[in-house]
Amino acid sequence: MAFFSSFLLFTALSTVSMAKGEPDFYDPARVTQLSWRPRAFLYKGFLSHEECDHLIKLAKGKLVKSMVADNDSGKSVMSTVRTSSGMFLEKHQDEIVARVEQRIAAWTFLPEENGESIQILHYENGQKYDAHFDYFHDKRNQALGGHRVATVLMYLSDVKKGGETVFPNAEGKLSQHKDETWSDCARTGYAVKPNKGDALLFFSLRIDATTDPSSLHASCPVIEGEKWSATKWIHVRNFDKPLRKSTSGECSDDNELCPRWAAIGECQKNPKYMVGSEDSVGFCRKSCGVCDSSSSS
Ligand code: PD2
Ligand code: ZN
Repeated sequence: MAFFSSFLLFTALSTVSMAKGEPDFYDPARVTQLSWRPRAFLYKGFLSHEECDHLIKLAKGKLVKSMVADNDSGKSVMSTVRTSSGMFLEKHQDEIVARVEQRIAAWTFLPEENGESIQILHYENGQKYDAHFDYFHDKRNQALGGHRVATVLMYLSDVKKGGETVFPNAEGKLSQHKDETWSDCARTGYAVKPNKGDALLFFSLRIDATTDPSSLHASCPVIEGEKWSATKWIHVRNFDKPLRKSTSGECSDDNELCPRWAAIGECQKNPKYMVGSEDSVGFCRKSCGVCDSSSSS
């Protein structure tokens, strides 16, 4: 009886939020499985149009040219592989961002703390992200949280032509029927059209925790219109920087490579990780010389 009334209450609350056009809960009926190699799923209407517009608004005016991780050093570098612009939101930046992050955790069954902050991406005519893996090839980028296990790609706008996400190594690439509305790039693999509000979830690791080469994917060039998307990369372990209170008054580095990174200018180039931010303590505060005099050791 108690279960039945809770169910009715849940249904009623869900209906209210749906009436406002805001899908506040995880609705499995809107998810379809696209492929097992890679493991990929599409959630229709994951975000309301209002949520999409809000995320775009948060990013406008703050976009910078997108970077990629160098395969050997792991450092962020500019590249012609990725010609979009983008920016990172803060985790739980506002109520809407927090709600979206909770919904992602409910859908993926992966804890919120394993996620990076949401990245908003903007692609103009001709802009693209060439085929790549979301998992890392270097150890440095696995130091916090381990490998990226999954990606949730949210489409914040429709695109008139192009801008599809394509998986060139997907098992089902030959059997997907494509009419003239798809770009040539999309024809090179299993592709997903960017539709405002939809979200694509795919896994970069297999269930035995090995990296999955079939997760290779790209953002096709935008041919007409523009594309806005939002990416949430999720790691196998906690990705939140630990809040380490310096109760002992100790000032230390958390990685033996800190002095070397500091010497090559990482404190300035990568301050959030090295020095820290308002809500997290940096990993190389000693080498960056940012401890106050009473706590330096
Ligand atoms: O914006 C996209 O469609 C896209 C495609 C491939 C984004 C990413 N990868 C990414 O952010 O990793
Ligand atoms: Zn990617």
